[in-house]
Amino acid sequence: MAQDGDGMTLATARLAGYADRTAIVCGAGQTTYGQLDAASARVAAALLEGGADLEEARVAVLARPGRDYVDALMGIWRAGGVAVPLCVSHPRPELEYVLNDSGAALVLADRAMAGPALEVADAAGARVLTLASALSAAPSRDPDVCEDRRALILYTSGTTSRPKGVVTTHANIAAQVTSLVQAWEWTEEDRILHVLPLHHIHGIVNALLCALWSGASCDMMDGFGAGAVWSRILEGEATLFMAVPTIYTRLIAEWERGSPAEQDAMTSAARGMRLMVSGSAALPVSTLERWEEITGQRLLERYGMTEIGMGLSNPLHGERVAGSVGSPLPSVQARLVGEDGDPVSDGAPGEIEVAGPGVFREYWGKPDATEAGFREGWFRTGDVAILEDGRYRILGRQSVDIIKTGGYKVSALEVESALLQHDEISECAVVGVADEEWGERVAAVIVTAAEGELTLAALREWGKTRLAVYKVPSLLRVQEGLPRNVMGKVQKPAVRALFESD
Ligand code: MLC
Ligand code: AMP
Repeated sequence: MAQDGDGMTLATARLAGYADRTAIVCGAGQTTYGQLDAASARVAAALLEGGADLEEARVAVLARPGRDYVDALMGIWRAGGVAVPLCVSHPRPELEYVLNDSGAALVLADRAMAGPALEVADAAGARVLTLASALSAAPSRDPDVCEDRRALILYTSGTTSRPKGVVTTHANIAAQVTSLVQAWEWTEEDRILHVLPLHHIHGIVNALLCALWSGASCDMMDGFGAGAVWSRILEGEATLFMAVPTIYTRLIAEWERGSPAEQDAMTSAARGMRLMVSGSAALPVSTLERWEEITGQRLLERYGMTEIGMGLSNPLHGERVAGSVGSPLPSVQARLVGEDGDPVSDGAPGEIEVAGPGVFREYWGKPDATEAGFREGWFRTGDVAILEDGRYRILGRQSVDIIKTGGYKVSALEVESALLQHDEISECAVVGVADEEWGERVAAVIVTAAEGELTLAALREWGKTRLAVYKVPSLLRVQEGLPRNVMGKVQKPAVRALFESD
């Protein structure tokens, strides 16, 4: 078995070494590493179609969580392609945008997603290959893929209106994974209960790829449901769980609904796990404390970003401080800088900048945005923190136009430009409003063009056909005008205050 950081390009190169161990558990049954190795070789051969190397051709994946998704991802990487995971619940315009922007000419789809894949591929001029058909190919010779090649594009919202494709190389991914495997002491004996979406780094790198790299088992649930997750925890086989704060809030609510005997059983099952992690959004101290009361588990909070992988983490051993995201993970360098780009003095707030081998290569097709994202080799996260006793505490974000809801990042500008396409909306302003369940909610103030009354329900129904459901405003105010300053610029803090006073 190869060692970490010895030039291995990917998790795929490690699959054969774990042979008979269970890699994936999902609705379709159990898959060993050996089976995953064989299946991904077939997928690679089907993608290569007799050619030698995909040479970084982008291949989109539209598959529900489970072994088909993993076969697709590993097959693309073996064939030398760049994987572009799509979200199974996104409406067509979102999927089309990603296909067009990434230039993916092929969509690998599982049986359940073949229909939607055909529709969207047709509109974007791409082809669809089903996993069933790919898995019937005879294996061929894999190309040699060096670790500096591009491997993955994940779409993430930012301060610009449309999402940008974050490109990571095989080496970036290996660095992100080995950092976490080391810090959180993953082993072959681990079994992670995986409930996160597979188009974002949290679900892909932290949960799935760390498991595969370590020879552990990944128990993939088809989406999150609080009752279903508790049932799996009660089975007592999972050692690890990773989630966003909204999921812990939901699990707490489900526990509260149980009878005393059910609560006792849930408590003792959760207590038996090795590690539970929270991230992707700020973990409220009240959630951390309540979770500890009912499960005995003190959540390990960490901080990360699609562009950098995971950056900061509370310790596996040692004190996990409430409200803190800890210190830099292995191989990560972090610093806090002021507006002038110089490191701040001790104890002062500053923007987090990160450097290291896990930091992404580029925004796909956007050299200017890539250049603007870095300062002297450091990636500028846009998050503001302070350093207290060697630990970072996140204070917020520099931009009011970035919203984090249920762990998803949403651009207020993207939502605004979508809303302006509605016939009845003449002006609008979108903000994030603090919320106990979602962290923040997407909230919109609109000025209507006509007399008609636009209700929240009607707006949501319309919005869900164009935008991912988590981007669609769930709070709405209809006004005669927007709060503006004397220059006519919309005042976002005043917009937010309108909701906070409701
Ligand atoms: C869904 N709904 C929302 C919403 N999302 N309402 C308000 N705000 C939101 N954000 C509504 C739906 O419209 C629907 O209502 C109802 O909630 C149920 O929808 P759902 O799709 O079934 O939601 P659910 O599955 O329950 O989603 C909750 C969740 C999900 C927490 C499981 O949001 C989730 O998986 N979040 C994880 C995101 C993630 O992995 N982020 C990592 C990014 S990477 P209606 O009325 O329409 O029926 C990153 C880097 C790092 O951040 O550090 O990790
Ligand atoms: P994304 O762009 O979806 O990868 O989201 C990354 C962003 O999530 C970061 O820039 C932070 O704003 C936020 N984030 C991630 N983890 C945490 C955390 N533990 N606390 C606060 N914010 C977090």
